[in-house]
Amino acid sequence: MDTAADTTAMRRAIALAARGLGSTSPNPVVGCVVLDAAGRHAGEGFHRRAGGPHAEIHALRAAGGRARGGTAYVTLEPCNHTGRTGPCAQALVEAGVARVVYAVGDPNPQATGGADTLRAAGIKAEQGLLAAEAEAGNAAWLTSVRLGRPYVLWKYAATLDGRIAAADATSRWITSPESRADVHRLRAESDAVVVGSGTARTDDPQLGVRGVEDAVQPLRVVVDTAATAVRPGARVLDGTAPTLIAVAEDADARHLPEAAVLRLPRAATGTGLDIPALLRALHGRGVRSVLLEGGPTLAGAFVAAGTVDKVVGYLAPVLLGAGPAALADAGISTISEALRLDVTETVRIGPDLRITAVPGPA
Ligand code: AOF
Ligand code: ZN
Repeated sequence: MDTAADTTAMRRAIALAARGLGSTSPNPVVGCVVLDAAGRHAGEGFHRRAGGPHAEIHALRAAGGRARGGTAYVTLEPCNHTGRTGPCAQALVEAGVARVVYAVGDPNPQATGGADTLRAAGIKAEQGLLAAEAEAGNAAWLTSVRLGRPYVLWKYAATLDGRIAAADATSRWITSPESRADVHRLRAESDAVVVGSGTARTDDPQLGVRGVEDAVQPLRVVVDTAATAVRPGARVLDGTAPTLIAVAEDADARHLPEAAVLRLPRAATGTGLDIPALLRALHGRGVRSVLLEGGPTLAGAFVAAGTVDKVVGYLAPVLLGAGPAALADAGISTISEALRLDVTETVRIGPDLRITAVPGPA
């Protein structure tokens, strides 16, 4: 039976986990709170970076002897394996906690089984408290473990009438400085930032994180099928962060640094590269979350491939009436095929509106 104190402790653990966003990949974000036998706060911690101590270890260290007879609240089932660090289930047994409440089961086949280990040692282990919130907080990692591809967040910035540029292609600046700063936070939380050839050609973006403290620079990826958009001297080749230029297997990419070239098959239908193949290649390089930043053609290909997990739209109170739409052809030709979304959040960002939505149940 979960009490109000259980919920408060788990909510705190979820908030702690979020502090690891952007620095734990390819590992999950995890938070842990330990209450003593009398229900008083004894310790807490979160996973800071892959290879470092797990959340439970930080929290148990902080709690010391006060963990004995107490309860540990963890956002993810404690691990059962010796990987880069020891098994947390065993550490919880040794600390003498009486009960472990965790939100989400661990889908990682190497680490699973922690709850069984706890129960075998006589510890109560309960799954499911605030599971939906904990899932949402760890969406990138859980998606990548379950699907074998990175989580994809498509972000766009548009006018209220859905346009990303004027008819003459001018686009600076549709959204506010506040919205642009918010995008840098999204970049900092992502393992890779992906743009298409049109964006590379017209904007020559640098794609780095600016203005976010302690940010890990994401991998920069340009989908440049024909290898014609990224020229020597392009800002993505400035050496400040790793970069990949994804090109078709038959493209002439001799002008690009060999180490930056990622050769992929073309899409079976239509134009461009095979998006699932791109995502598999990125996953193989440790990428667990992708921020898809444009433009409309590439976003259309991702939507058509069914590989958009979340949409974040920044809408500026501006009208243009003409100019390109945020999303180009996504293989949808009639209303019954429309991709329907559930709005999960709406926030004012400066003068703009930020809308977050996820694909609804099919
Ligand atoms: C974490 N942090 O706080 C917890 C994790 O590579 P390792 O040895 O650190 O193990 C990573 C796995 O451990 C991870 O995939 C997940 O299944 C489990 N739990 N991982 O990085 C944590 N509790
Ligand atoms: Zn662990």
